[in-house]
Amino acid sequence: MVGWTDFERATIQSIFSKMNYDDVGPAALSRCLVVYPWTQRYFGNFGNLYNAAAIQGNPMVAAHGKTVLHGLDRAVKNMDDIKATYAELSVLHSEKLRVDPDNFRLLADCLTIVVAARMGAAFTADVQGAFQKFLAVVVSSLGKQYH
Ligand code: ZNH
Repeated sequence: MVGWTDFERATIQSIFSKMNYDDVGPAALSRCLVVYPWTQRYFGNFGNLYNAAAIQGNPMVAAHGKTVLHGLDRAVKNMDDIKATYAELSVLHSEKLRVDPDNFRLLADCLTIVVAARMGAAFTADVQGAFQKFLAVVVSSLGKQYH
């Protein structure tokens, strides 16, 4: 059971309420695929991932980036029970998609970098702390059904 301070709750709610999903989702996923090229193996049906420009211009990558962010929305709305919220999604990633759970953290880090760039000076150390704590709980919960 994770505890959240009022500041952490307010920060997470605020970041996601102001976030442009259509911008941030595609940017975070495409960054992950460029920086950690082995993550491309799960997207063999996404067509051309030949270089950074191809990945950033790939409409399937963009669409999936939005899907992943909307997946995070569910954790934002259920901050006190992220583990149960993600039980099914964890099973999907482990048993059907067979995504190595180490990759969750890589995508989370790319998302942090994109959010930091968009927020600029507003992304203070305290805000970063709250955001990364939230993502750490997400990553751990998504990895819970692996065995
Ligand atoms: Zn994932 C899918 C979320 C990470 C890979 N995903 C998915 C979905 C969601 C998600 C919501 C949809 C599902 C259904 O349909 O039901 N993810 C997510 C999240 C995260 C993730 C939240 C974190 C943060 N993933 C990830 C990673 C990877 C992945 C890291 C690799 C690398 N996913 C994936 C895939 C899929 C998914 C492959 C399927 C896709 C298609 O469509 O085919």
